[in-house]
Amino acid sequence: MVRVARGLTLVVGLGLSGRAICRHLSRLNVPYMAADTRAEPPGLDDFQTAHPGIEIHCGPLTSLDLRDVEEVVVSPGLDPRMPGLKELADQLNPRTGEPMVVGEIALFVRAANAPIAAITGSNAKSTVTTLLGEMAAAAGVNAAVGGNLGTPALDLLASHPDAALYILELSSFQLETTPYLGARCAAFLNLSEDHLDRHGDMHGYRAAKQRIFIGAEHAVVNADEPRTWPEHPVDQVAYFTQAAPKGEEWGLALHHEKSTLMQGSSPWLAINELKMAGQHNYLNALAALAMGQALGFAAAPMCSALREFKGLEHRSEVIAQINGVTWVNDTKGTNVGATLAAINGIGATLEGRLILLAGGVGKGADFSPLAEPLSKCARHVLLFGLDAPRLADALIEHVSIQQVENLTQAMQAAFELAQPGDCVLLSPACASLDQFANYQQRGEVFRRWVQGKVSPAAGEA
Ligand code: UMA
Ligand code: ADP
Repeated sequence: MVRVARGLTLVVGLGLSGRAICRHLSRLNVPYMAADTRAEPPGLDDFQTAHPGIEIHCGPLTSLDLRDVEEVVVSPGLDPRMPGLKELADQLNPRTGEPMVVGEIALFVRAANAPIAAITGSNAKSTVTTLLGEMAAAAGVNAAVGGNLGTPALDLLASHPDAALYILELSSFQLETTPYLGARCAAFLNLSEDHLDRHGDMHGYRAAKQRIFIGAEHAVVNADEPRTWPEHPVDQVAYFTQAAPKGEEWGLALHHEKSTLMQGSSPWLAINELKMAGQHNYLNALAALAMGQALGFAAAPMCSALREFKGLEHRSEVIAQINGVTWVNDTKGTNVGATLAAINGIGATLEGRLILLAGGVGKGADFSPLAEPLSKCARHVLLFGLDAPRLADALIEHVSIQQVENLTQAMQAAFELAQPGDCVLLSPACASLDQFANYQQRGEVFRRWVQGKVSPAAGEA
């Protein structure tokens, strides 16, 4: 048993967030030690070089004696109720009044000097977060953008100390360990199955996401999905819908015969002025507009940011046309809801000409909602990775399927099967971690392979 010395904060996890937590505590001169549940966490040497003199424990947390610990700050990828932390997670910290086990966002809230705009949802978080950041820039607001998106929230405090607004993408993992957020504006975009292996069931997953509204002034939620509506008291709520808006809702309606982003009866922008395509992206545009309005951004710069925004890479991104076949990278489709959105955005018009590449870590999800849309628009589905057998069980009676070992085999098989006019879509409905470092690497493998078919030299780069 290693006894953590009295007064030390314990940082758990040496990933991106854990390192940002350590940097933050170092800047504040808070004494801490670090732990990681893995025997050899990646990048341990670099960490030791960057933080000389900091004690590090590697291995199970059950071999730590935490009776004297000041506070535990746990990384988002770890369950705060894991063995070794569970008992502490139920206790209150006499100094802060918060639970003894918190996450990085709790520290962020304590230290931030500017309002927070926060975005959660099962899908579209990164798109809406980035778009809102572009709108802020166009409106002349000095905003810092990060969170689950990539730049850990705590690093923003150091890189943007003068920010007038922090725009944070927050995952259910981050919200679960945030006792109080107090956002100026909080959005809950949509809800579909994800991370059930961590949260147990949809109730636990949704409850974690609902925490985004604790102490919020404004909420932006999905009128078509009541499970996103705030269950904590919020001063003002704005709704967006994929239908024609009622009252002051944001929605889509015909205006001068053009499908238009509207607020109530007021037209904002015709969708043919957007560079992003797909019904789901119109909803994302509406959510960002609703947030921007709640935050006081002027209308004209918000619309000009929307006109310019092309969407993010790895999300329904057209990589190339080869022999009349379109190859689309939606590696960020890491759950069933995202893959459904990609299929509806791309596949709905294809009528039997979609070839879907899917598979990986299913996180306990039910894949059956994919069966009906695929039965309409897919020529074939190629399944790879850990949960390929579970996907096959859900799809086999509805669409032609084939199981292969890995993504490269799936791409090769798709290349041989595809006919002019087809679309090959990588939208795995699963996390990548069984075969890749992350979803980006999976997308890069796809991109490079496809580009290699266009020009063999590019594929070797
Ligand atoms: N791990 C251990 N033991 C440890 C620490 C980590 O086994 O002691 C494992 C975790 O179980 C996990 C992996 O290491 O499998 C990474 O976990 P982490 O908490 O160290 O992750 P970070 O590197 O800090 O990255 C996190 C987010 N990752 C997760 O929440 C899993 C990143 O979101 C985020 O960009 C980053 O912080 C910066 O804020 C990624 C993600 O997949 C994109 N998020 C999930 C999602 O979007 O669905 C929630
Ligand atoms: P997140 O950060 O929540 O994962 P992203 O903006 O990165 O969200 O998009 C991830 C995937 O979710 C995309 O690849 C796309 O297939 C899907 N998606 C995007 N917008 C929506 C939406 N409004 N509703 C459902 N799915 C969506």
